[in-house]
Amino acid sequence: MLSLVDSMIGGHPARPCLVLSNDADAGGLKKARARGIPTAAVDHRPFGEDRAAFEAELLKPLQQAQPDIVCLAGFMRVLTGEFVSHFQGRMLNIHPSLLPKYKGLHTHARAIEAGDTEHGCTVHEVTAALDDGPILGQARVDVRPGDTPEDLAARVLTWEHKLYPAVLRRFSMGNTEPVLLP
Ligand code: NHR
Repeated sequence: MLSLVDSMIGGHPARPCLVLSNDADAGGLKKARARGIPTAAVDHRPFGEDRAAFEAELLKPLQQAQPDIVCLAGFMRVLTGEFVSHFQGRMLNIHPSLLPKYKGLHTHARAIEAGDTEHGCTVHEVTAALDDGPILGQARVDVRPGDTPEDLAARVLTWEHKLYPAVLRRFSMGNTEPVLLP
């Protein structure tokens, strides 16, 4: 999130208008406030299994802020098709695998378990189906012998911080051709 926020300066066509979390204690909210960016939080926990009720609250600060583009960054609640439809074609996510491989969770452990020699991250458009939308960019990293999931996650994360801003910049200019790094 911070890499995205801090990339939107100078001649960048976009500016951050809201940082929104499902955790009022998320460190990123404090960092966003320190940068003068409006923030909001909607705790999902009181809503239990009622995703629609949670999302109705989540939508309110977004409708206030009127973003052209919504970027998920470490957002861990599955969104319904109804919510996604409000931002269809203009909501992005970064996922820590070379999609279409390893949709879902625990991607680093799964890549190591499978004996993969390369791994990475993917920025994609968010659709109703999980980790499934059109691919907007990928960064590849080597898997090294003896890597733990934590080692690999840290190596992928350094590329997440480069890939996502590069994709957002290109996407903001209306270009959906995939960014390929390194
Ligand atoms: N929603 C839709 N409709 N489509 C996508 O592609 C989405 C999405 C919501 C989040 C991020 C994704 C990731 O990058 C994302 C993509 C969380 C889960 C999950 O199972 C799955 C994928 C992603 C994020 N969440 C559990 C849930 O019940 C909670 C897991 C937890 O809290 O640790 O929502 O990986």
